[in-house]
Parts: sequence; C-alpha cells; structure tokens
Amino acid sequence: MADRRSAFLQVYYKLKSELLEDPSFEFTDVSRQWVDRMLDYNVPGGKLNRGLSVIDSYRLLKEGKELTENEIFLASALGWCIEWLQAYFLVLDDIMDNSHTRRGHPCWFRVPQVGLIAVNDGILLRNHICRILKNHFREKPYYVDLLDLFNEVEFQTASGQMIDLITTLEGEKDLSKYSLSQHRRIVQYKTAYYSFYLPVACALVMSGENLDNHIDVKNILVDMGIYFQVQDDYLDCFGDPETIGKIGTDIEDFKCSWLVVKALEICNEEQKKVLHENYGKLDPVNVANVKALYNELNLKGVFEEYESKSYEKLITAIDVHPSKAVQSVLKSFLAKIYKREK
Ligand code: DMA
Ligand code: MG
Ligand code: MG
Ligand code: MG
Repeated sequence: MADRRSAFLQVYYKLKSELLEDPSFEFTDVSRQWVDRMLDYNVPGGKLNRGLSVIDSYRLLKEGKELTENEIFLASALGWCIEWLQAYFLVLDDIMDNSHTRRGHPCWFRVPQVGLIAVNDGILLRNHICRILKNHFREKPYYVDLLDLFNEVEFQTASGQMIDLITTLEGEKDLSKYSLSQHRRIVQYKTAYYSFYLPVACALVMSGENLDNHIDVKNILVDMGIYFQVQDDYLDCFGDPETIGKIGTDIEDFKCSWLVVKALEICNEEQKKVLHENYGKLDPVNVANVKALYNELNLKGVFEEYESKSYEKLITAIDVHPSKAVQSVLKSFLAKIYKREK
C-alpha cells in the first residue's frame, strides 16, 4: 500500500518537472519556484483515492494480466490528471466557500502573498491537465476521447458548483427551496462525475473501450458519488476537523447540505423556526444552535441508516452487472469509501 503510493508519487514528480520545463513558456527562477510551490501545496496532499483508482481499475479490467511498466506509468499519469482537476476545483471552491483549512493546512488563498493570485493558479492547474495529456497521450488512438472526457466532466463539475452556489444567494434565503431532489442535482454534478465516473472512465478509455457502451457503469458510479457527497456533508458538521483536514462551513454558507434537507424533512414547526432563524449566519452562536437542533433530531442516526441502505442498494446494483471485472472495480471503489471518517 505504502509502496503503491510512493510509486504513484514518483510519477507526480516526473510530471511536475516536465511542467516546470514546459518549452511553451520562458520560466524565470522566480516563476518556476512559484509554480513548483503551488503544485506541491495543492496537488499531492490528499487521500489520492481518485488518482490511485485509475491504476486499480485498469488492473482489474486487465483481469490478472501483468501490466507493463509503461501501462502503469500511463494509468498513473491519468490518475494525476484527476488529482490536478481536483486541485483546480478545490483552490477555487475554498475561495467561494470562504473556507479556512484544507488537508490540515490553510487554504491556498489564505497563504500570505497568495490571496487572489490563487484564482489564476486555479486556471494554471486546469491548463496543466491538457499539457500532461499532450505530453503523454498525443499519439494514442484514444487521445481525442480523453480530451473529450475531461472536457465533459469539467463542464459538469463547474455547472454543479454553479447550482451549489446560486441556491445560497443572499436576499432570497429561503429554506423551502431545499429538497432532496435539489440536493441530488447539485451533488451529482459537482462531485459524482469527477470523483467517481472519471477515474473508471479513464481506465476504460485506456483499455480501448467505448464509453457509450458503459452507461450502466456510469449510473452506478454516479449513485456512489452522491452517497460520497452525502458523507462529505455529514462530515462537514459531525467529522473531526483534525481527521478530515478541514473546518466545516456549510451551516455558515447556507449550503443545501444533506443535513439541512433531512432536518427540514423531519422537524416540527417550532424546530423549523429555529432553523430559519439560525441557518446561514456567520455568528458561532447561530451555528451552535443549528448543530444542537441536528442533535435533537438525531441526524447522526438518520445518516447511519442512510449509509447502510445506500451500501446495500449499491451492492445489489453492482451484483447484477454482467462483467465480473467491472464488478470488482465497482466493489473496490465502494469498499474504499464505506463508513469513511475522512
Ligand atoms: C466540493 O463540494 C465540490 C467540488 C467540485 C470541489 P464542497 O464545497 O462540499 O467540498 P469541500 O467540503 O471539500 O469544501
Ligand atoms: Mg467547499
Ligand atoms: Mg463548495
Ligand atoms: Mg463539503
């Protein structure tokens, strides 16, 4: 396990050094150092689940055939493209969500001297994906499919971020618009495609598969991604900041979180009033009132029930898939996130 991670990280250093010598730009020492530090700060410090999943999935799709060194390198490079995509979205997400910490450190835009330069760094991170794909996949018959896949998924994610943000708009703070279907729509787009579908889709494309023939796999992965974001919403309030590496802001930000949707669903009129009066305010007293209400409603218990139900549903859906290799890909993915605490 530690070995896989360090082999994967070696590929990160190779890709980074190529980007720092990109012939299309005349780097100075200062600009090269900026990008170097920006990448180390934002790209490799997460769980790396998405990136490593490309290699795992590719291996499972090859059904026991030994992978060549080159295949491992290419799958790793695609894995890193997803980690780069994630870094790009997170750098910008933390600005928009007014977050404080990420992966146990201050958010990039909170680092002295960075500030809103982080916006352009986000754009650079996004551009690096195309540079990496061009450097290593340009001659492959599936190059266009990869570019198309990344473009599609980026569009879906950015659109999800948009609806996540516009549902919280000031001046029309109205909790009655928050429903499970609205929540589902937001998280399907902002999280599920890039976090779950994309790693497996990369492995499928590399194996020469046509993605149009794998809509059933996509549907299961999207459901898994929705479950994953419900966990994220839960951990935002109930997780340990030391473990998850970030301090929750969903209550302050008036987010359409799974927790508030569930609270609205089961609360009485009096409790609803408490929610309306306290949700979406920066004052810690208001935040504490919302959390007290969540405890009163036993949202932990409601979540645990949702968690085991989702798990069973996903396993049932996976078990009817005709391919054993695809089943293992999906089950290994699910095992990584079931009952996660970070
Ligand atoms: C994040 O949703 C989605 C993307 C595309 C980064 P979020 O704001 O709930 O994520 P986090 O809790 O990590 O800030
Ligand atoms: Mg956020
Ligand atoms: Mg967000
Ligand atoms: Mg969150």
